[in-house]
Amino acid sequence: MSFSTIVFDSSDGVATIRLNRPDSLNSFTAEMHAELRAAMDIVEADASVRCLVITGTGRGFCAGQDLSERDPGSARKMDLGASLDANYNPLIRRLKSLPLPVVAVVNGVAAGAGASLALACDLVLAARSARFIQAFCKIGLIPDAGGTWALPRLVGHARAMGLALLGDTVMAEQAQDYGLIWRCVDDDKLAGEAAMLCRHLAVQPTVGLGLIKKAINASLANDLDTQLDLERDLQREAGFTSDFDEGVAAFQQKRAAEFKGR
Ligand code: T3D
Repeated sequence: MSFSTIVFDSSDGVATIRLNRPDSLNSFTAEMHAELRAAMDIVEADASVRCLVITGTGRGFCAGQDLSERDPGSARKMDLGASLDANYNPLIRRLKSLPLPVVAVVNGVAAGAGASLALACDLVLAARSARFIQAFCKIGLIPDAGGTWALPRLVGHARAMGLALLGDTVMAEQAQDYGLIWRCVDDDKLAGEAAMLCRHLAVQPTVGLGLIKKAINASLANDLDTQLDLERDLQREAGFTSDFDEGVAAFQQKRAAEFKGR
C-alpha cells in the first residue's frame, strides 16, 4: 500500500511508520490520521511484525496537530473533542494495546500531540538535539492524546504541572534525566542505536513482551492485590507459550534461544 503523508516499511520483524510531512515538522492532518489507521491495520494483521517503530522525516518528529487545518476566524467553532474521538484517542489506544513493543525514535522536535505520541510508545529513544514541548498551553489547550495521563506517571505531579502549565522546551538529555524518555543518544548514533534496539526486540519472546507491557501499563491504576492477580493471569499465559519452553531449554542446554514470537 502506498501512502502520501507517512512512509511504511516492514522487514525482518520490524515495522516502521515514518511521519513524512517535513515542511510542517510532520504535524498531524486528517489525511495522516487516516493513513496511520491503515498502517496500524497492517501491523495488527501481520503476525510476522514483532516490533513497531515510529519516527519522523527531517528535523522534526511531530509538531502535533497541523494548525493550518484549524480556522480561528471561523464563526462556527470546531469541536476538538470530536477530533480527539475520531483521530487521536483511537491511535493512542491502539499503540497502548498492541501486543508487541512500540519504539518512538525521536529524531527532532516533538511538540503538542507529537510529544504525546512519543510518550504513548513503550520505549522512547531520542537524538540528543531532540526537544519535547508541551505546546498546548501556549494556544489555550490542554495536553491531549494521553498527555495528562502519561506526564504525571512518567515524571511525577510537580514536573507534570511545570511542563504542562509552562510549555517549556525540554531537551532530550533533560527528558532522560526526568524519566520522561528511555534514553538519548548522539544524533549521529540515533539510526544505528535504533536499528540495534529494534533488531533485538524483534527476536525476543514477543508474547511475553506484550504481556509485560500489559502488566506495567495496568499497574499504576491497580492496588497490590489486583496487580498480583493480574500477574498470575498473565504469567499463566506466558507459561503456555512455546517461547517459554524455548527459553528454558536454551538455558539448560547453554545455547542462545531462538524465539519465534509465539
Ligand atoms: O485540533 C485538534 O484536533 C485538537 C488536538 C490538538 C493536538 C495538538 O497537538 S495542539 C498543539 C499543536 N502544536 C503546536 O502548537 C506546536 C506548533 N509549533 C511550534 O510551536 C514550533 O513550530 C515548534 C516549537 C514545534 C518548532 O519550532 P521551530 O522554530 O523549530 O520551527 P518553526 O519555524 O516554528 O516550524 C517550521 C515549519 O513548520 C513552519 O512552517 P514555515 O514557516 O517554514 O512554512 C511552521 O509553521 C511549521 N509548523 C510547525 N508546527 C506546525 C507547523 N505547521 C502547522 N502546524 C503545526 N503544528
